[in-house]
This record gives sequence, C-alpha cells and structure tokens, in this order.
Amino acid sequence: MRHTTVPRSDSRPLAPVCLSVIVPAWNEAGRIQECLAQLEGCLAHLHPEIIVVDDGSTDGTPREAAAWMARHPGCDAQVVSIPHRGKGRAVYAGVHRSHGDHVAYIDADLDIPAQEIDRLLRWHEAARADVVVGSKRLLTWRELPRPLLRRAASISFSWLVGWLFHLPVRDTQTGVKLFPGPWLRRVAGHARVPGFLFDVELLAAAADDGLRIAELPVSVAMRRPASRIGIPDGLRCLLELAQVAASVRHIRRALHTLPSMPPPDRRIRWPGRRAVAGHGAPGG
Ligand SMILES: Nc1nc2c(ncn2[C@@H]2O[C@H](COP(=O)(O)OP(=O)(O)OP(=O)(O)O)[C@@H](O)[C@H]2O)c(=O)[nH]1
Ligand SMILES: [Mg+2]
Repeated sequence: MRHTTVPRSDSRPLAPVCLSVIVPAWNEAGRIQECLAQLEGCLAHLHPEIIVVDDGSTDGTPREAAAWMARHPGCDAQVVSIPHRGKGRAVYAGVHRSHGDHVAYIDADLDIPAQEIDRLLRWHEAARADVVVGSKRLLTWRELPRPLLRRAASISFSWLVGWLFHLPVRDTQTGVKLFPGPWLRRVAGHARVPGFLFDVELLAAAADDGLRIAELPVSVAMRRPASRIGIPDGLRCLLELAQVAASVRHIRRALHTLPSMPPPDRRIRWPGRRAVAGHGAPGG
C-alpha cells in the first residue's frame, strides 16, 4: 500500500479529457441544483458529460435537476430516473449511459466538493493509476466530525473489508472515485451488488483484473445535517459483503469470456470529445 502526500491544490492547467460524471441521487431535491452548479463551475474546462441518476426519489429530485438543466442548455447534462434499489444500482445505471474515457462518480449531497474530481484526474496522471479512490481515512476528528458509533462502525468495516479482500486502499466508501470508462462499462454489465457495497465490488474486480488503484485524501464539507445511514443500512452492507466475493468471481469469468481489449490509456489527452460518441454504451 502506498500513501503519498498530495498537494491540496495544483494550479497547472489540466489538459481536457473526455469525462463522464455520474451523480447518484436519492431524495436530494434540496441539494441537487447546487451540486450541478458546483460540477459545472469546477469542471467547465473539461466539458464533462453529467448524468444524474435519480434512485426513485419521492421529493422531486429529478424535477429540480431537470429545471437546472433547462436553465443551462450549454451543459451536457441529463437526468435518468430508475426505481429505488440503492446507490450501486443507481451508479451502474449511469455507467451504462456514459461515454467518457474516464468515468467519475460523486455523491449528490455536497459532502465532497466537486473540485475533488479535478484532483482525482491530476492524481490519475501523476500516480499513473488506472483507478483513483477518494479517501476520508486520513482526516482528523476535527476535519471529519462524526458520532463515535458511526466512526467506530466505519473503522471496523474498513478493517473487515481489508481482511477479506486485501484491497490496496484503506477507505472504499467515500463517495468520489475515478475509473477508466471502457473497463467500467464492461464490468457494470456483470455487477450484482445493488447497495453501498458496490464500491467494494468494483475495487475488488479492478484489483483482480490487474488495474492499478491509487488512494487520494479528499476534503469533506459535511453539508448534510445528519446522516441517513442507520442500523438497517449497516446490516444490509454485511449481507452485501457476502455477495461481493461471488460477484467478483462472476465478473472474472465474464471478463475472460469477452474479447480482450487494449489496456486502459493512462495519459490525459484531448480526445475531441464529440468524436467518442461512437464508443456506445452497453446499456444504451
Ligand atoms: N442513503 C442512500 N443514498 C442513496 C441511495 N441511492 C442513491 N443514493 C445516493 O448515494 C449518495 C450517498 O448517500 P448518503 O446517504 O450521503 O451516504 P453516505 O455519504 O455514505 O453517508 P453520510 O456520510 O451519512 O452522508 C448520495 O448522493 C445519495 O443521494 C439509497 O438508497 N440510500
Ligand atoms: Mg453522504
């Protein structure tokens, strides 16, 4: 496991990339417009494709997202609604619709500022990593104020995941990550974990497939007044943990029966983002 100090800000110009950003959103009506504005503001130089996946919200989240998009016709953004099944299903639904050479996903609740995606891209280049994982594990108590129980649960969970899957990261659950788009689209077609443990499923599949994974400490804004994660979610995570091992074996078999593809391109480059429209997404 390698941990390197990463500068909080890096003002070098980042060459444009073909980037898709997926925002899973469940009952985020009060935050989704600000989230979209942040993404547009921080990533405008990259002209990202933004895909909000409404996970069966009942509070008007898709309406709020669509209203913002109507006011910003120059922004390549769409909202997709699916029945409520969990964060994993929502992210995978977005992946199926993405076209980017790089695909990032970020939580809609603004806990993680949108400019962290820019830092993930820079770190992807600097660390020559295929996958970059945002991490809260290096934050102090003051930087990440959390109830003792939640903190203890999170540390025990990380320990359990580390013991079971030997992943080269300490924090699998922070809601911002960057993957190679073509790899992620192939894997999403075979992924099985519907809830929060989809992150572990993806990282275990990536490690299993030989991708290089780097972890980057991210800043946290903590905008949600109180967590929505409760004991039932914790129990569901334990059940999903059992699903992950089976799913990784399934993904390995599926990837090996598909025609091979070139290794992911680690360079940040200017692809002429309109030219990639022909990549096609598996799920349409
Ligand atoms: N809790 C929850 N979030 C979902 C679900 N489906 C999609 N999401 C989205 O997944 C992201 C993460 O959810 P959060 O409830 O913030 O979970 P978290 O960030 O792990 O936990 P907190 O630290 O308490 O914010 C948000 O963008 C949600 O809108 C779901 O079924 N439950
Ligand atoms: Mg959150």
